[in-house]
Amino acid sequence: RKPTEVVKDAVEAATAKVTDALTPDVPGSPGSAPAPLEEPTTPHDPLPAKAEQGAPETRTPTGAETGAPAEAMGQQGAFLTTSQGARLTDTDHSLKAGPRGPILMQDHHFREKITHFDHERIPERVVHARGAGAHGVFTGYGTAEGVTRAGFLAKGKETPVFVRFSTVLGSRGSADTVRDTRGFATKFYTDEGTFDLVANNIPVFFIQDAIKFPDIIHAGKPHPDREIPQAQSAHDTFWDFVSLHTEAQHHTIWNMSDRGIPRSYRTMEGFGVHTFRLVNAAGETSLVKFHWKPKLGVHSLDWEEAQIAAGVDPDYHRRDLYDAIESGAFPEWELGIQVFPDTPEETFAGIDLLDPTKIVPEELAAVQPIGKLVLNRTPRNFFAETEQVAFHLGHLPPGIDVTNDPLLQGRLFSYVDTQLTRLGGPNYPQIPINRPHAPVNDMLRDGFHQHAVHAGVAPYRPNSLDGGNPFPAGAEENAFVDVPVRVAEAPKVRANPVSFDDHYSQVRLFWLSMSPVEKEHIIRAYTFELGKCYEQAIKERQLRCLANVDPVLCEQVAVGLGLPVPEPTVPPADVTASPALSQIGREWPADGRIIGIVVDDGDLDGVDAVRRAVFGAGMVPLLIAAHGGMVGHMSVQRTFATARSIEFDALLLAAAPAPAPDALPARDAKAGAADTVTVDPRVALLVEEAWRHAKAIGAWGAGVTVLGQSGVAGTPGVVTAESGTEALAAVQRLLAAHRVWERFPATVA
Ligand code: HDE
Repeated sequence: RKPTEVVKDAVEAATAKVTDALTPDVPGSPGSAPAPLEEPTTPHDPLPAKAEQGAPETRTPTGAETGAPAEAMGQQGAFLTTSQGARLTDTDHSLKAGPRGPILMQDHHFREKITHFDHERIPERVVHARGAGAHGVFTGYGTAEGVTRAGFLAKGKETPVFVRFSTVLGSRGSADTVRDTRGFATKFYTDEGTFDLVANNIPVFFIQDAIKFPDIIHAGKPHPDREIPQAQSAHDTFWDFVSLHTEAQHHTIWNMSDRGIPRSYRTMEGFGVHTFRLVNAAGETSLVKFHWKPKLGVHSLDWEEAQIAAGVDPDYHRRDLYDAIESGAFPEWELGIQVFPDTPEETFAGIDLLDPTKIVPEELAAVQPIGKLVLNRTPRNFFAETEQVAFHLGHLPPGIDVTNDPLLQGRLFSYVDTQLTRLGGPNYPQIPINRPHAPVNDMLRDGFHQHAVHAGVAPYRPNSLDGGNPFPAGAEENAFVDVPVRVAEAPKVRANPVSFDDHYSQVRLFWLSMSPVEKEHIIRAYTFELGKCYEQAIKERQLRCLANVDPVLCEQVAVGLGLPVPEPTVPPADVTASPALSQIGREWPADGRIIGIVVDDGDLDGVDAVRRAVFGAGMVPLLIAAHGGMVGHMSVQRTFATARSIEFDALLLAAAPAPAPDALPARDAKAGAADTVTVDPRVALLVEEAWRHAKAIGAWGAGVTVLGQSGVAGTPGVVTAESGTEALAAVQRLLAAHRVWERFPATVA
């Protein structure tokens, strides 16, 4: 057709549209809609229901069909383009007045590229800045149906989740293995609205009232003058605060225990800390505490391992999580609840359930499993997902409600507020990782970075113009209904319940629940951390706190610090230990554990058999050799230059590699030791460290001589065998207990 005909048709079509629009509807005339005079109270025709406002449009308002999910935007087609989609010929040279001339101001591609780069960083989280995330699926067991109507807990119901693990104090680039609390935040994308369980790996908190959060964090973060130390609590301001603010002592002893240095995110428990309120279908309520129980058991690093890892592999936990998922060793947890009757006192066995510095021992209220979490997919893009994910305690589906725990109440304010600065405005729920999977129909509009192209003209209620949409749901449409909890008629006060004043009984309970080895570790941790303080008055004050916990603990730390042992100011409480708090004494599956195997060109068949058996047992074999590349038909994963013992849960030796000429440390060469050293010193160091960190060591064939050279032959947890597979079997049995605990000298009963 001629261009003139096309234009003529378009003009006619447009004129018809305008004419239609200007023709008034005569109310009551046949075929016309009734006048929208009254507020509709239910969705009804003929006014059309407003277009669904679920996910932001992937089709643009101007009609472009991107055909791609929103998260793929910016990566369509094969050619490099500007942000506006114009194809580019060159992105490596700025536009200049001749090859040696100045850059021209008109270089719009240069300016777009550099300007975007200049703004690539966003503020890191004020706490929990360092983290790692993973996708997964949660499956309900149906066992919680009696206490909550939350649909995602129904039997067999699968819900997608995203989990972000974190440290608290360090900056985004800090090391993973520092002594600190770990975050364990889970976003359940349920059909009934997103549920965020923003938990930690320690079941109590430093403070009882949210208003103290800036204080504890200012004390724990680096000193404001020199900005050191990074990601550490071993400094004066931290111990100054926790020794003065003694409600922090319970959380602090957990930090000083092995819980402060987890082996892996996969081997951490998680705790909701606060007491929550569940509501069932009949409207009955219960009080509960949430627990995550790792399938692999709760394991920790040795303090020296943690320190070495912070230097040689600062990404230790992040790498471990990603490698495990990529290799198919999917991390698993069970979600469990401790259930308490919802009484007006909100106590259980004399423990105030609103006090977030108290636990309820599992021996008093068993943790009942209600579902299973499997992490099975790593993020595609760290920034888009792990960095931009935004958790909030107020993300609650019907069936789960909050309590008056003053820490929880304050958190309900803080999490939304912090995202405004961190994610640049109020529309962060539209960022792909934060989008609910339940249909969204809110009346929130506009704001920075608005991605939704909302339909309708009446984002207010009541309205008649959008057909009355959206309509409030009732309980029968599964709405979130606030539990009408009675609020005490009481004067406004800035005060705590008296029960919150007990700051020591559960610290003692924790201490008494530890095995001798764990107690030893706690003593060493306090001694190390306080030993890093400069102010003697702070060390003395913390010793006075420890005197209120236990005389042995206090005395041992005082000896290490070279300070006198103070008298208690509060008599040590009469409490019963909770064996469930100890990490030692049980056996766990060895899935996903990493076995280092030192090899050379000898017994390749034996090594291959071991490698297959390790895979068969769901563990990961890493071959360590003098050089990279291959040994026989097997590839080498680590060399003596890149391997360090912290990476392996157990070590197998198939070879006794002679020292490479350049491998001897200068001091040995000088001392003329070269003649007597028959094993590569880097292999000797591997064995020495594995032994010191109480790891199982096995050897066969030529590998047995390394044990003799290292002086560890015949000691507990060091096994020799006729074949590699026999050595592996023996090591695997030892791995069930995680470490060879007998190797640690326990000086405390
Ligand atoms: Fe948080 N916390 N918190 N917290 N918290 C944040 O929110 C806050 C507390 C926890 O991976 C911030 O989005 C206050 C207890 C985790 O993105 C911030 C108080 C527990 C994460 C915030 C607490 C937690 C955060 C910083 C005292 C365990 C990381 C960035 C009332 C039950 C979530 C952000 C992630 C993050 C405030 C106490 C766990 C500032 C005011 C208790 C796992 O909003």
